[in-house]
Parts: sequence; C-alpha cells; structure tokens
Amino acid sequence: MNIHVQDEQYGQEAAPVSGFVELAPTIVSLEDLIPGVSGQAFELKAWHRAWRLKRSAEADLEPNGMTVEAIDEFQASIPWDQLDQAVFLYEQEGQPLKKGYPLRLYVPNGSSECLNVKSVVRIHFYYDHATTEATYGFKNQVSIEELTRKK
Ligand SMILES: Nc1nc2c(c(=O)[nH]1)N[C@H]1C(S)=C(S)[C@@H](COP(=O)(O)O)O[C@H]1N2
Ligand SMILES: [Mo]
Repeated sequence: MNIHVQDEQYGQEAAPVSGFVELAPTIVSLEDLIPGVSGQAFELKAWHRAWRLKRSAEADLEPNGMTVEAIDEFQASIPWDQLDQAVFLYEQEGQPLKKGYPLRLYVPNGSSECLNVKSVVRIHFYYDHATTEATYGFKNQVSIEELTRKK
C-alpha cells in the first residue's frame, strides 16, 4: 500500500512504507518514547529534512504544520512546533503493523492521545496557514467539538 506525501513546497510522492524507512536517518524504539508501546518508528522531522534534501538543494524551509489522513478518513492537523518528538510507527516484532497499518503517527507530549492517528495513508505538509492548535476528527464531519464530547 502506498502512502501519499504532498508537500506544498517540495512536491509530491507516493511510496510504500519501505521507501520512507529507507530515507529515515533516525529509527527509534517506541518504548523509549512512550512506555508500554513497543515497535520501531522513525522521527518525522529528521525524515522530512532528508526527504526535502533529496528533492531540492535549498531545503531550508520548514513547514508550518502537517495534516495526516487515515484509511477511515480520520485526520489530524498539527502545528510544526508541536511535532518535535513526533514519530511514525511502522513495524512491531519485525512485522508490519497489525493495528494501524501502514503507518501510525505518535505525538509524544501532544495535546491529545487522539492525535496518534492509525492507518495513515496521506501526509500533507503546509506552509501557509499558521495554526496554533492541533485539530482532529473525521473528514467532512460537521463538528469536531461534537466528536470530542462523545469520547
Ligand atoms: N485512523 C484512526 N486513527 C485514530 C482514531 C480513529 O478513529 N481512526 N481515533 C483516535 C482517537 S480519538 C484515539 S483516543 C486514539 C485511540 O487509540 P487506540 O486505538 O490505540 O486506543 O486513536 C486515534 N487515532
Ligand atoms: Mo480520542
């Protein structure tokens, strides 16, 4: 299954999980970040830096934030300054994820556990609107407030 990356500055690409892992400079053990959750993950910001360097000699520009979208259309938008510790979990016990395949985002110390989006298939890096708060919910759902109240 391909994951689609769309970056407003550096273009777009679709690649399977292996294409991401290959480029990731830093692989971490998730239990070092989040006690009780095991598996191999790669650091988002280090990966994005490597990805944009591959695409452009002038790769200094950092996004204002990232939106991830899952197979079930759950999505989250997170300002860049809240993503310093964010990782994508891609493997557990040497196997593709049983829960959250193909990629699961983890945002340690994030404003909500709800930001740990499972089954991410689209990743969008934006540069224009500087949001200050992370949001999440199902795409096309009327109100995110309604969703959070239910949980
Ligand atoms: N794709 C997807 N990811 C998701 C959700 C969802 O509905 N779909 N729910 C979120 C919410 S609201 C929470 S609280 C956590 C729950 O994680 P868990 O299933 O590991 O308990 O996953 C988040 N990631
Ligand atoms: Mo949640």
